[in-house]
Amino acid sequence: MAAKAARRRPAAKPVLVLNGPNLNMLGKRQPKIYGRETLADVEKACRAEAASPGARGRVRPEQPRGRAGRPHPGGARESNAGIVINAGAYTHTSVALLDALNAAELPVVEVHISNIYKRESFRHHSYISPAAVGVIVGLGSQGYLLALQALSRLLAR
Ligand code: CA2
Repeated sequence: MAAKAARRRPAAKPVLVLNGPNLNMLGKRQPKIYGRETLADVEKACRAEAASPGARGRVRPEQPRGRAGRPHPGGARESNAGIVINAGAYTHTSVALLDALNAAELPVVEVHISNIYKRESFRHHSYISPAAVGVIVGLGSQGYLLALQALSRLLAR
């Protein structure tokens, strides 16, 4: 009997998890605002979430380290299924980031660890929200996991 050709489904594209400037300070400063978890803890929790049954299987955490330290999601389409982004302070300043997210043509969920609406008024406006399918604010690092769950469901449709 001829052996059945092993047909493997191609691995699902990962979800890109992008963090803006200074989020590498998580867990090291201002714990009352940002909690005690480090960025490494958050990335680990995202990997575990992605590996849970029914989830995407993979995440690609990135914190840009270039001189400007800007997240650069513009060319993300080919190798990623969606984007979870905490753009940090660029949220409130960067039309360039909005343009790059729009150019990526991927579903985006915007996350903020703190409740930006309870803070200074300059944090109340997000330039990037128009590119997002949804925004999660104020739920601490759990927001990243909720964002991954939401994207997983959206992509499974
Ligand atoms: O609440 C959030 O997640 C923010 O995106 C964090 C940004 C802030 O500019 C936004 O308004 C809201 C700040 C990122 C810097 O993160 C730090 C973490 C710990 C200690 C110091 C900075």
